[in-house]
Amino acid sequence: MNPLPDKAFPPPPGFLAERDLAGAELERDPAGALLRIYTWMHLARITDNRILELFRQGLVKGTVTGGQGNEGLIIPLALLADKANDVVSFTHRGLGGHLIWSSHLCEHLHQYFANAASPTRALEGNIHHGDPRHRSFPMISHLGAMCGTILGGADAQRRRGRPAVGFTFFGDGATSTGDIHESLNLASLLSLPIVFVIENNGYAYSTPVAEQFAAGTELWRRAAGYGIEGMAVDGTDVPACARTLAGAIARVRATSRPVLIEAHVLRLRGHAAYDTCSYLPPGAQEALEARDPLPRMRAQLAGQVGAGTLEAREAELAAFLESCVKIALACPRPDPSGMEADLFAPPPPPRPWIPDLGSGPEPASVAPGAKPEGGPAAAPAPEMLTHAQALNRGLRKILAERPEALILGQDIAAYGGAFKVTEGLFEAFGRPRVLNTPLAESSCTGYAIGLALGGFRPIEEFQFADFATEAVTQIALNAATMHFRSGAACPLVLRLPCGGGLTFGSFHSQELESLFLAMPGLKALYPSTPQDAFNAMLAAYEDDNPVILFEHKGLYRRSRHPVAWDPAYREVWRPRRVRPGDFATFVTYGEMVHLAADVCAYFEAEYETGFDLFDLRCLSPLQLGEIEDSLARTGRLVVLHEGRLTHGFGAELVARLAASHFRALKCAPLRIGSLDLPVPFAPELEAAFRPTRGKVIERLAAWMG
Ligand SMILES: Cc1ncc(C[n+]2csc(CCOP(=O)(O)OP(=O)(O)O)c2C)c(N)n1
Ligand SMILES: [Mg+2]
Repeated sequence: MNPLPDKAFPPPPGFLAERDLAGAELERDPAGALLRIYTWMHLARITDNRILELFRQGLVKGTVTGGQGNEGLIIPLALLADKANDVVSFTHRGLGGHLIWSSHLCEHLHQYFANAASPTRALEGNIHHGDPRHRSFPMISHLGAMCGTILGGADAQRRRGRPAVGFTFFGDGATSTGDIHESLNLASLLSLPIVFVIENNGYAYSTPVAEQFAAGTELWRRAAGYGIEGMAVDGTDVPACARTLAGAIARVRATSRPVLIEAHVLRLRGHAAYDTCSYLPPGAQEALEARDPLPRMRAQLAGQVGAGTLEAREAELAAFLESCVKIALACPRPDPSGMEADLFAPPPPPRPWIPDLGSGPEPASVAPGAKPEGGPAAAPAPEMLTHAQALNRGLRKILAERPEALILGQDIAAYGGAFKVTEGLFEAFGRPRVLNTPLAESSCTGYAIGLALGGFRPIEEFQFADFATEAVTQIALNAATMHFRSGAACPLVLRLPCGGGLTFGSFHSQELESLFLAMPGLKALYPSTPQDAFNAMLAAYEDDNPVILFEHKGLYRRSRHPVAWDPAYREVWRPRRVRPGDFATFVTYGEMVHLAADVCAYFEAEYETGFDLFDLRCLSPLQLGEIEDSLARTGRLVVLHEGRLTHGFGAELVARLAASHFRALKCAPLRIGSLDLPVPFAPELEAAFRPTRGKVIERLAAWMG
């Protein structure tokens, strides 16, 4: 995380080397423990106050949400955590936690100043940083969304036999989000060692808790509904809070059962720096300040360790903070060049695949990172497989050869998945590598993200692509932006059974590439043949980024084709020329490849007109070189896809190709897609909605004039 040499930073006061607290110390040496807690609380408070001041001077930008009043919770918790094993994601009230967890104060200030040395390379603002290498996952703004990621991160540690605990925080306001419910249920179901912490400060921005909940405000009581332990703590009674936290953390570590802790904390400086707090009733601010635990702790400690000790520490901390601010202020502004290279994690080294289709049903029992057993075998003859079988063989091969692989999704275990793509895998590899999930796409995707950050490589099946909309935040904002925001790789395969033509109706037939690929950071493959399906599964798996694998349901069982081990499987990231021709360049993908091939054969036979037909295969990142060469030669462009026309993927293809080859174009490009409607149900209506052979021939004939 540290982009500058340590020697450039002022050495912290010696007492800040104490970043840990054992629960027993609270009993054995209460004054010593309290002094350590107070010291960090004081540093967090003066740092938050200084950042607020710098914001008011215009030197810090963005949303400054202070943790003043939250320290009585966050400091003891961060001190009690096992920083070498545990997993955490602090919220916008958790600066004190960041200070303890890892890194130098200067680095945290660099983050606020968004300067050239910022740990997020100034690509993310204020407290949205983390330290993924030390299992501190950077928050996204969407409150509640980080819970699933913590579940996955903690599980990754446990799967390696490490006695880790995951800490996830959310405010009273965030408890209303679906992610909180999904994550509590998932953690209880999977028996994950998670400390769920509600930072209840009485308000969600300006809305008091009384306006947020009808069923009482003892939020911890929800724990009973998930079959887990729940409790409330008073974050202003710091010694008592620390003792309760220590006990709860020890129980979670020992039992791997989650707990839900509602911490009553304060929000002393309003929601954010710009908040005028005009909604507070008269006297409320004064009442809050009267409950501030810091002065009380100070008075108590002064009696135990002497006021002089406290004054000396406070003076040292103030001087340390000022010297760090000075360094951070002097750091140069960030350089925008090269920013685009941060979007995707670089290509990983090739995986040592055994050169066969991978029939091996033997479960791998080695730890992640270990090399697969067995050496190269003689290349067997191709097998005749359907699209679904080819995908199944890809999954089976991955699970057999890559111990860090696991698959999850609804009904994918004993049932084999709604489309039977995972058939037999549960029997061969068992739980937890083949994991049935509840109907909780958002938290389960968050969980997969956490596993990916923890060194595993999850493959998640969505029952139908349509239900991936439940996880748009996780896919398009959390996973897709992870590398850009934090530099951490997020290797994840998201399998989306998509497409229509099967009378499945509006919510089981959609093409969602435009929706997802409008957001940066996602790769996407859309194979149209069993061989490409097998190749795409391996290529997607070994990539270090989230990759969407679009699987057209209409192709799953359409026909069998020869599938063999293909050493050039990575070619699937580039378009494939399906048939050559001189009249026009024809670009399509997915099921439409077969329709287009049929249409091209018709024009060849009837009119002796040849189309240079390309199967795009990879929708992101686009590789258009061969298609551009073709267009330069033919001067005519046709783009066909099953998705809707308006804002459809073809718009991007036509815009790019027409812009780069405008002078070569002999006529306006032709774009063919579905109608701009929800997918209608009845077969006659769906046929009228989608491109069909007859309609495509008609459109082409009219275009050719
Ligand atoms: C899902 C979501 N909706 C809306 C927002 C905008 N927002 C940011 S902070 C906030 C209030 C959050 O209240 P709470 O969860 O109690 O946390 P607190 O700020 O009080 O610590 C809101 C509405 C958001 N960040 N995430
Ligand atoms: Mg709140």
